[in-house]
Amino acid sequence: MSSTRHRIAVIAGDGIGSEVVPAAQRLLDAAGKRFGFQLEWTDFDWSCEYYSRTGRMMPEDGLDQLSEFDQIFLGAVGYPGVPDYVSLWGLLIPIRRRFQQYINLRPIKLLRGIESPLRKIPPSGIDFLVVRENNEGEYSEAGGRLFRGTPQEMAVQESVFTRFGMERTMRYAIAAAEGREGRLASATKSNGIIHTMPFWDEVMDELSEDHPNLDVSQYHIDALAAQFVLDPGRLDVVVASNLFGDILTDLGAAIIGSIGIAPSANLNPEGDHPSMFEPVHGSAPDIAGQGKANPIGQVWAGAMMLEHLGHQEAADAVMESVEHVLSETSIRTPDLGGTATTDEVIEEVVRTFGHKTSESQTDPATI
Ligand code: GGG
Repeated sequence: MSSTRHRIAVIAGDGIGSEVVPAAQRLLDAAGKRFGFQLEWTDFDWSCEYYSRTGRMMPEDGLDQLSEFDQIFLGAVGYPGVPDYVSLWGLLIPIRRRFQQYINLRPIKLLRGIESPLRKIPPSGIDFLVVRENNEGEYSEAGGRLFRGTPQEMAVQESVFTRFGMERTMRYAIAAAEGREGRLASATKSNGIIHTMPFWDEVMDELSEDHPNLDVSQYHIDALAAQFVLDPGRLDVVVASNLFGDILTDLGAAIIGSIGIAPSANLNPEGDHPSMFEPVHGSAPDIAGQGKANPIGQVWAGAMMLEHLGHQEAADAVMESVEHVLSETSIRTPDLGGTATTDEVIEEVVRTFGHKTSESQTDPATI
């Protein structure tokens, strides 16, 4: 019987990216075997190291090369010696924009077996979704530097908020909230940022009018940050601009135990282009090469990729194995207070995955 094949471009990138990506691939391959699909991986060595050799983060036709793939699986980007605006604007941001990956989806969920640093955890746990606008906003090339090296030196940075860009993001967030508990929190700062943020709020208000059953609240970003810490149980779906969403989700990652766990999906919801799946964390040069990076953020990003490819059952099984290992064993990397290596964690998750999924299979021929 032939199984579905998916062509996946792999950019492991820098630092711990090249440690956590192969670890996650092992588990995703096992999921493919078990659930009857095949992930055809193609590696690209685009990274800061590539930049040091070639003066570019990716070749001139890099985006054309990626357009041939179904999805992109990315590790981490950035390394000391290459300015971080070069690595981001030379690789990650062009991919997000060319492929209209205008949604950056970041689940904030406390996994079974992980202790949150928060003292008060709501009885229902922590489980909400951040929808980050991913193509415009504060991440903008508009602006410039003047009078460099003189006492009058100055910089101007323009944000770009379009009705089109905001509407498509907010509509996605509204649909996500309607599929969950019906609560949507919109991150604003209209008291201090007097052009773009009132515009953001107006568009949110307009769209909300068509969804009277949805409970929509606007929070100033500072108050929302406090809410993440003080009462995360009230949150269901959060919609935020590019920068606000980025900052909030590092805080979100912290309250679910470690930035090493948090995943993110850069989605082109229409499926006209590849989407890209990556952990929220960066390349972590301080621990790179030591074999102790947490692979769970990359694995969870992989589970989101499986879900996007239509393999919901496989995605659920992957995350069930992760949660089983976290809740039933003490095997965890140092960021979670353990002593295990990246390989030891993934070894145990793969072993559990084989065990648990074969337990739940009824037809031995498919095992
Ligand atoms: N996991 C990808 C990565 O290395 N991200 C680092 C980063 O700085 N990302 C910025 C962003 O998501 O806007």
